[in-house]
Amino acid sequence: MLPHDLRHGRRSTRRAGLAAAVPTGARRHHPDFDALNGRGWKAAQAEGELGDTAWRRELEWAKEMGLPGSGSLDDRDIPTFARGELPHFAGINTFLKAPYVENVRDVAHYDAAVLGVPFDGGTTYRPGTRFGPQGMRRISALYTPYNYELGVDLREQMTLCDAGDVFTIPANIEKSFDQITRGVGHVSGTGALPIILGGDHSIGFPCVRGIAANTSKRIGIIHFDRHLDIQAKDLDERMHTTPWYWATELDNVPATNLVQLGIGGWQVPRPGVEEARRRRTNVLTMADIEELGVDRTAEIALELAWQDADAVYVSFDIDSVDCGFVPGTGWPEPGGFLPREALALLGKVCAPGICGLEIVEVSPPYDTSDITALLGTRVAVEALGSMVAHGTLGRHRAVLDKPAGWQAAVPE
Ligand SMILES: [Mn+2]
Repeated sequence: MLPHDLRHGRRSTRRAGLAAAVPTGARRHHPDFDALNGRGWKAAQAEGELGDTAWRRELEWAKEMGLPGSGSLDDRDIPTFARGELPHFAGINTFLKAPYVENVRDVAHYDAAVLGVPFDGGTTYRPGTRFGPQGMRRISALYTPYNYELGVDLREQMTLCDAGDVFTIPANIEKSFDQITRGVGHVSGTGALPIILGGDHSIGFPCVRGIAANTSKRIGIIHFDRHLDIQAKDLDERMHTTPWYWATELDNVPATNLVQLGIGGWQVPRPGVEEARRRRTNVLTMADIEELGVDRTAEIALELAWQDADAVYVSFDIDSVDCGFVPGTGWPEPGGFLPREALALLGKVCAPGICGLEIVEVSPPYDTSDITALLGTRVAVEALGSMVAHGTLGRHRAVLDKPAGWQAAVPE
C-alpha cells in the first residue's frame, strides 16, 4: 500500500533536495523523452513530417472505383466495394495491396515491383514453396505501408506495384530457370527494383542471372542462410543447395563478393563447404555474428560485398531464422537468427541501396498461423523501408548499362 501522501498525489515537503523540487502532484512516471534521446518519441515526431497525399488519392480512387458508400455511414470515404488498403481482411490480395500491373511492361513506371516465383522443383526435403508468393501476398494484407520506428510511409514516399508471378514449369528446373531469368531480367531492365517472392532457393541463380545480364558492372551478394548453397549439383540436378555455385560462375558476379550470414548447424552439406573454401566466399556463422553484434556484422558484410563491386543483391532464406519462428520452411534448423536480429541486420545491409531482393524457402503448407509468411513479408517491407529512409531506393539504376541484356541471357 502507498503512503497516505502519495495516494493523494502529494509528496511530503519535509524531505529535502530533489523531492522538494518536484511540483506537487508529479509522479515522475513519464520520463523526459527529449533528454533521454528516446527513439520512440522521435519516431512519433517523425510521423508528423510525413504527408498523406497518396493516401488521400487512394481514398478518392477507391470511392470512384467502388461507388460511394451507403448514406448511413458517417465516414464518407468508405466505398460500397472494398478497394485499396481497407479493410485489411477484404479484397483481392496483391502484395501490400499494391496496384497489380496486368501488362508487365508497366513495371517501368514504378520504383519497385514485387514478382512471385512459385517454384519448388529444386527442393530436397519438404516441398511447398510454390505457394510462397500466395502465402506472403495473403498475410501482407495485414500490414499498412507505414513503419513507426523508421518514420517511413511507403505509400507516400515511393511507388510499388505487383507484377504477379513468373510462369514456371513445375517438373523442369532448367526451363523454369530460363523463365525466371527472363522475368527478373525484364523487371530489372526497366529500372524497377525487383522484389522476388520465392520459391525455393534454387531460384537464386536465375534471379541473379537476370539482373547481372543488364549490366557490365560487378555485383556482390549478401546471403542470409543457415546453409552455404554453393555445391555444383545435388541429387544430380541444380537444386536449392546450388544457386551460388552457378551465380558466381557468371562473369560479373565474383564469389569473393559473396557474403554468407548465419551459416551453421547440422544441415550444411560438405561438398558446399569445399566449394566455399575453394572460391573464397565470406562466411560468418551465428556465433560470429553474436560475438560481433549486428552493427559490426553489417559493416563487415557491406565492406566485403561492395569491395570493387557496383551493386549488391540480397538473398534472404527464411530458414536463416531459428526454426521456432519459421516452421513453414523446407529445411528448418534450430539456432539461427532471432527475427529482430535478422531484420535489424537486413535493414543495415540494405541501407546503401540494393539491386534486387529475393525471399525464399517460405512454405505455407508447413506454416502455422501464417507466421513464416509474415516474416517473409516483413523482410520485403523492411528492405524497402530502409532504402526509403536512407534515400537510396533507385541507386541501382546507375549500373544498368545494358538494360535489355536479359534478352540475351537465355535462349528465346
Ligand atoms: Mn537455407
